[in-house]
Amino acid sequence: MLIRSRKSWELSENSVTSESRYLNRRSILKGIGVGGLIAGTSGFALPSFAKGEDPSASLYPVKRNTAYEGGRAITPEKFATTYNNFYEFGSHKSISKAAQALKIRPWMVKIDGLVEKEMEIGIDDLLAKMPLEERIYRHRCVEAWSMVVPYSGFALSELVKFAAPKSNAKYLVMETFQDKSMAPGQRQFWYPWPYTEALTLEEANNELSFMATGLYGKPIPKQNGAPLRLAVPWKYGFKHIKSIVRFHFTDTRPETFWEDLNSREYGFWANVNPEVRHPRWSQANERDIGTEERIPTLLYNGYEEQVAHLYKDLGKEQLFK
Ligand SMILES: Nc1nc2c(c(=O)[nH]1)N[C@H]1C(S)=C(S)[C@@H](COP(=O)(O)O)O[C@H]1N2
Ligand SMILES: [Mo]
Repeated sequence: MLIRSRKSWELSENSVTSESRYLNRRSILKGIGVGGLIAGTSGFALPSFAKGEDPSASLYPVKRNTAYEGGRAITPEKFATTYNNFYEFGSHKSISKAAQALKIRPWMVKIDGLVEKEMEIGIDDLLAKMPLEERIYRHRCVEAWSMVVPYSGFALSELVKFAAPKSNAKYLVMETFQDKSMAPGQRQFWYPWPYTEALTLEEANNELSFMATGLYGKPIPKQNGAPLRLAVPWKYGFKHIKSIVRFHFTDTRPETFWEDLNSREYGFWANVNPEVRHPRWSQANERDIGTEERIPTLLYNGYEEQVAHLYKDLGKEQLFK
């Protein structure tokens, strides 16, 4: 049985790692074969806005909040904007051109579930209501690469306040757009589209949880998750959901995109921990994509002081995968 042939695709600790490798196996199991993974990733429409035409461009740059510094050199913009994960546009790193097919206006954001009043709001109206600032965050992908990026945007707690959740709301679920005419990756039916992620409300209200709407002092590029993307720097990158269209408040813990695909490898909490291996590789260090240096990975990606208290009472939970 194919399921027994795991050794043939398992990676050694030092190999280049990719979340997509699991899917190679998954598609083989489903009888699709590796060819199916690349089909549909070519061909993209012209950008819906030419350079400089993003309607939010005049909002940036915004004032830097110096409470959040990267602690090492900022990654050059050309790396952070051309080495991406955005499976909607292909399960490899070079999706920045293909992602230009993403149409970012009009962009309606739905707020629903356990809130005082369900609503839909356009991204520019939302931006006008939120206090924008810039923060430098370290970003650590579960694949053991990392970067240091200046995000502009607003604290997620501001959006939570605006949404006015009911007292029984415990989780905030976020959802990416779904439109396979723009996103060829979404034709790959074995993924559980749309991409979803979630935080507890307590995590969402933590000072570090940030909605990124800008990058390097400009509107956030499509490939990085325009026009609205989550940044939770103590968690692995797959939690940082891009191009959000819905915020859903609920009392039930959801199963999110990566957990649904492979709960053995990707969990709900996904907090960074150098001592807890990914089943297929070590998480002890990481490759900085700007310098190509290997550096030690820190517990909670170095944000222990801000977030460790969130997990004090979660004894049996698997916090680190
Ligand atoms: N909708 C969506 N969001 C996503 C992803 C994705 O494939 N689709 N990939 C995640 C992963 S694994 C990482 S590491 C980051 C990468 O963000 P960047 O390309 O801006 O560095 O986006 C995250 N958000
Ligand atoms: Mo990632």
